[in-house]
Amino acid sequence: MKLNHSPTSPYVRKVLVSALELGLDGRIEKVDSNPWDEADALPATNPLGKVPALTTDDGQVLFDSLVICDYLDGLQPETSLIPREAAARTAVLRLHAAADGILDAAVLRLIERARRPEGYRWPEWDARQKAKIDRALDLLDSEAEAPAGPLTLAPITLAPITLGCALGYLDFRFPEEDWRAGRPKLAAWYRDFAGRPSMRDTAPPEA
Ligand SMILES: N[C@@H](CCC(=O)N[C@@H](CS)C(=O)NCC(=O)O)C(=O)O
Repeated sequence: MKLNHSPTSPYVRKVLVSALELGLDGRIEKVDSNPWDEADALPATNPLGKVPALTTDDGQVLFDSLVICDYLDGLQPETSLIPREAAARTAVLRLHAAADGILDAAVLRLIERARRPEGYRWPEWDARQKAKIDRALDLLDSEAEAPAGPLTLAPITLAPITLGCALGYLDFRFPEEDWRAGRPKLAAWYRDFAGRPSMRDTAPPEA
């Protein structure tokens, strides 16, 4: 399998952490891609021009990290990053959506600050995205210690993987904003989660 890859993309990291947790990392060949480079061949693979995109061994191109993680999950019948049972599945997908929503808002903020020409920047838009992140973090903090909840790690699911990648991305791109303040349960949860080999092996490069 070939994965269009960028070392700073949190969505790519989510796929790589999933692959490591599933024991499939050895089957994935990384193809360096820069979605912001007009000359990059990425749009010929993924029409949306985004990473990650996975080309399967039978030539299917999968995009959007959730679809890719679901595909990888299906290759390992004895594990289940996305539970089959309806109630557990909804609980995992719900918290996955909260964590993915943090990522979406954080990436929009980064585009606003790093890519949009200064004269076109919109502070209210940035504040709106930050408010979404703060509210979702509060929700996740309130659920971080739920016994047997979807953030527990045995067995690991896509909800904690995505949350770990989202919190790592906030540390990477917004180190000056202390998301841990007032969220001790989430901070403790992440301290534990960030120590997993799958997270250590996929850390973004130093900024
Ligand atoms: N929903 C997508 C988001 C992927 C995404 O936005 N990737 C960013 C890199 S972090 C990208 O390729 N952006 C280029 C663009 O938006 O044109 C997923 O989960 O895979």
